[in-house]
Amino acid sequence: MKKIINNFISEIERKNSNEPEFMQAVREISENVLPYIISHDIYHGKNILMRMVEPERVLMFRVVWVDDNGEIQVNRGYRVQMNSAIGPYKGGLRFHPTVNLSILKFLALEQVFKNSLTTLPMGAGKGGSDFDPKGKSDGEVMRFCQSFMTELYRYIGPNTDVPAGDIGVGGREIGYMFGQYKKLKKEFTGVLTGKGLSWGGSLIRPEATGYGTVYFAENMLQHVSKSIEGKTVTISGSGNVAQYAAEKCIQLSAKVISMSDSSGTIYDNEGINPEKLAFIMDLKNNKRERISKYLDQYPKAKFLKNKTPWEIKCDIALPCATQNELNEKDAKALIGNGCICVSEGANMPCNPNAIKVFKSNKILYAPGKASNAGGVAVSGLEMAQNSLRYSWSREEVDAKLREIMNLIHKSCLTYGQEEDWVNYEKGANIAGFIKVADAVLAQGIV
Ligand code: NDP
Ligand code: 2IT
Repeated sequence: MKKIINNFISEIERKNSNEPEFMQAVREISENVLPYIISHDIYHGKNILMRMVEPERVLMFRVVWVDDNGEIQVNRGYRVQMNSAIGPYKGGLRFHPTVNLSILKFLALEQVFKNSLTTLPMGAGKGGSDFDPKGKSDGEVMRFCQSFMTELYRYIGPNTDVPAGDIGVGGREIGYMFGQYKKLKKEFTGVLTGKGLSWGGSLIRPEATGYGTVYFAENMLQHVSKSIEGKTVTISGSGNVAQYAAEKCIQLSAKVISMSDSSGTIYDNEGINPEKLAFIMDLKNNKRERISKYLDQYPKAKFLKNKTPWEIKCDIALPCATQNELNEKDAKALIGNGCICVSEGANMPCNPNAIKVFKSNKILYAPGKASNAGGVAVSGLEMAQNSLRYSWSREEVDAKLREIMNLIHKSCLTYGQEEDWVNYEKGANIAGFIKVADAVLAQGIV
């Protein structure tokens, strides 16, 4: 078995040797899925996983725009159209200076399995740019988004490819891109998700990823007869996912004691209450300031400069910032401090050695493709509402999100139950694989 897996990985590595994040995702998926393929005849001899790790199409383009000083700026734009076996390509756009093909291919590959798990008919894609929205004026962000969409619009559409937000892309950016798409195509369609409420957006979409991550943690805890109530929670990040993960934890009577950004972590031992969270949301979403400003208002908190939150004692950890933000040392610190549950809000935030530590200690660990699927799930519900020319109430969308997270949890149990613990990583990968693989096989060699 080990030999088959190693041969497969070497073959993929040969073609993608300069893409470490993509290879990290390939390795994790192969280690879980190849043994399943080998033990199931219908998948033999079809090169099925090889076909799934090769993007259907990769688009890469120049994005030129003029900054406030009249200087011409050049960025690189991308869209990885990974898999359309079960629906139109679907997945976010990331604007961050670190964006490259390796990162977008890892995200697009994760999206294949995640979207499959949601139970909704969505294929998978990911895109973005190395553009850095930080410190840019609204006018600069608008001009960049317009230029980006002037190229991207040719390749997307409500039945082809439906992008959404990710790091650096929120409501503001989606609005500018939607406006440009509409102008170029002369069509008002649900080509993007995460839209504003008055122009085709869905209630609960901004909340969905963070809420879903906490619902998934609740499911895992309930499965071992525990509850989230009264638990101490550390969260990394302070963007969209982190904010609403914090909100849901507080609503469920857990105590959130940290949030972070790329400059460091705030540690508030008294707990972040709704008023403090509203302050953080205003700081991040409107003022676009650094998290350390929290101390101006709440001086009893501590700022851990350039640090992640993982050394802080907690029961539950929710990594909600970025890939590989939690390493082996962090995982050992969490376990040493009595952490019992890690639910990933970000994509691939725990590195492979950290995951090994969680698994060998048999704690409740959920990979992002399962636990953060609530965001894209509500994007799928936004697409459904757009097609119906209708909108569901907050309660209806939240109930559907809840139900989808319950179903994902159930799928993980079906394929990940071990003798005395649940291997959520294995469960998510196999359950996500089966639906896509069956569709690929049914559709012939294309
Ligand atoms: P935001 O841009 O809203 O927030 C990102 C947060 O992560 C910020 O606090 C940012 O800090 C921090 N961060 C980003 N890059 C780094 C880095 N290299 N090192 C340290 N901190 C960093 O993005 P989202 O909240 O939307 O996304 C967060 C994660 O969740 C990502 O992994 C994304 O792929 C994933 N995700 C998002 C979904 C969504 O619906 N938005 C759905 C599913 C997953 P700073 O401001 O300093 O950069
Ligand atoms: O990683 C993700 O699932 C997202 N960034 C959300 C994708 C979407 O299409 O809503």
